[in-house]
Amino acid sequence: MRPRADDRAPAGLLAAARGGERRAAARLLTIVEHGGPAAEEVAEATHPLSGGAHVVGITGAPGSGKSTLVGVLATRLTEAGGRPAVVAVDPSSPLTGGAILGDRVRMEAATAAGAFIRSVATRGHGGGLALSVPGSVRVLDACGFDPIVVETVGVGQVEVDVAAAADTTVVVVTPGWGDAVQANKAGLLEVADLFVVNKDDRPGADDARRDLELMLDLSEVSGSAGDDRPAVLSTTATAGDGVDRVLAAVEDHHRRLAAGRGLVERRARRYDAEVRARLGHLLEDAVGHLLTGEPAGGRSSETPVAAARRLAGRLLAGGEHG
Ligand SMILES: Nc1nc2c(ncn2[C@@H]2O[C@H](COP(=O)(O)OP(=O)(O)OP(=O)(O)O)[C@@H](O)[C@H]2O)c(=O)[nH]1
Ligand SMILES: [Mg+2]
Repeated sequence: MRPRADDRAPAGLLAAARGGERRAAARLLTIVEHGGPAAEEVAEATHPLSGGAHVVGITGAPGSGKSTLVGVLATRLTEAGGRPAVVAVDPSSPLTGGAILGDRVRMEAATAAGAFIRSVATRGHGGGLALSVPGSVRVLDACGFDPIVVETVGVGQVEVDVAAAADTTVVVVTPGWGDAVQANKAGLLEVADLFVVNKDDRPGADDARRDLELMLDLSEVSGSAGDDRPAVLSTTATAGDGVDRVLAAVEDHHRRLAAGRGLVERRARRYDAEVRARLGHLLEDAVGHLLTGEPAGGRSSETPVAAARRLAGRLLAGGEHG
């Protein structure tokens, strides 16, 4: 009898997942999401096998149609013979409560077509999204999925950063007064390689496109290169309209990156960002340990800055953790 997936070690799971066993891939993702020593073991096993897949970030306001768009994209990619995987980060916001279930329903067609879809919750992650999403992408990459689409709601800095860590970042906006302005405020203008104005069937789509172009004009004045100016495309994701053009633009961006230094540079940045997030997490832990040894309220003769310096000295001397 074959052992249950849960009993297999990461190396065995990875071999099975690379052979096409989806349950094994799902189990590896669960391990990564929980963090800890088992997740490190998965990272060790998947790191040398990753780096081949095109990573596409899709971000935008809650409810802009990201999941609908990603579902259609994944279906088309699968039908064209590809092996796409999706990591959909659930915003867990009161606005979109139940998004995991909703995403599942919306992406049912893509799953039926053969795409691999994973919904992850923002809350309850061992170490947060900045730590778990890169690990999940690495697992899917090592399992042979390509491209890997990461959907995050572009409201917080972490979510924007996670999407922007992709090779290609797509920002979704919708018609409606000020949507482009909001995207600008959220820092989405700087990270976009491609804009999609979704809900093209709604009034105001032309205005949204114009607002975006205007803001891109302004940012060009302030120095961004003309060649890299992101295209602005339109879709009605619910009908699948315009999605093929988005797909073509995403693939074109990947080709241009790969032809120059772009891909190498973005991956170096992604690597650095993950190291930084990991380092921050380790330091936070170490600080926590250090402070548990300190008397509450401290010595009144020592200023807070002096106490911090003294503790930092101990931390950097490595005395706390062998
Ligand atoms: N009219 C119209 N509605 C759309 C379109 N695309 C998506 N929707 C609807 O917009 C709502 C939100 O779609 P989702 O795909 O869940 O949006 P999302 O951006 O993934 O939402 P969150 O992940 O919760 O932030 C759903 O009711 C969709 O059916 C479109 O092109 N036109
Ligand atoms: Mg969604």
